[in-house]
Amino acid sequence: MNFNERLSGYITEIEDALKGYLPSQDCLYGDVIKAMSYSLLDAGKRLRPVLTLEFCRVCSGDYKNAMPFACALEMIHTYSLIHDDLPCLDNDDMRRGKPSCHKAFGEDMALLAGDSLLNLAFETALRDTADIPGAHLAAYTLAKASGIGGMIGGQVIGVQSEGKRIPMETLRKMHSQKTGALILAAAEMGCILGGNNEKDLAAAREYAVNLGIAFQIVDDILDVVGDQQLLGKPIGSDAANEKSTYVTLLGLEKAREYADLYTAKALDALEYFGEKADFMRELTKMLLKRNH
Ligand code: GRG
Repeated sequence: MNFNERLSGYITEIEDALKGYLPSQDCLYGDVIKAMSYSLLDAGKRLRPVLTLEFCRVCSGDYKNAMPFACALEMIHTYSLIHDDLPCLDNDDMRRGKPSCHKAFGEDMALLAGDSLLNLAFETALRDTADIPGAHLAAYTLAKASGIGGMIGGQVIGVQSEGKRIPMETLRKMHSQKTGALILAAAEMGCILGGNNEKDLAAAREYAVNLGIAFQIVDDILDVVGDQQLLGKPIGSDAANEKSTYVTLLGLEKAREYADLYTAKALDALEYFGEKADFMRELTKMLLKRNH
């Protein structure tokens, strides 16, 4: 199977599983489940769940054991996007090529859909997984990464930094939490569920930290020079919200060099896994060249 076939195979399995984890809409609070489903089952890249499944496989585990955790992670990522688009945060009208959740369902339902996805994530990670080795540690890893010491803390630094020119050190810290923490957790959970070998974990962490930086730099570049149609959201949102980004601090050319540099560091970390990491190598290169 070539890279594209494996990637679309993973995405199909993830999306089928996500559908299965959503509760029925046939109830008095069906409106919020429609809003959850609208945002969860759309055109996301599914990067984080793919990383979890693939790290589990590379570490010699059965990737199917990692599916509830991979889906939980995608639910948390989706909740963060719904809340991030709200008028009190980024106030973005479009997401993944369609009206953002609050534009389609109203602010009240969007807020509640985000909250519900966060809780559904932990129901999913904990419901039928007690017999899977590493399940407890994987769920803890996810909780920590998405909480105040991880993604939410990064978001707080971001909110406090709006309208200011922040030093590179603060920008790095913000993104290592806001974007990096979930990417790191994706890799860590895969390794934990794949056998929890210390050396595997160390190499996976080195990979994920560098991938997270490269991913965010490309995200910042696309917000300036991307194609709105392909991105599925308007460009220039960072400038409109007066955000410091890798592009505003480094300039476009240097930002591109940094994206190459951190991608190279991520690829170096994969050397430890030998040819078992070939799929991840392709994925890493694809993310650097992505247009959305
Ligand atoms: C609790 C009110 C409240 C808000 C929380 C935590 C949070 C808001 C927002 C998280 C921060 C955030 C949106 C970070 C951006 C990370 C990022 C680069 C997202 C885009 O990821 P992709 O490109 O998206 O993987 P797709 O659409 O492909 O899944």
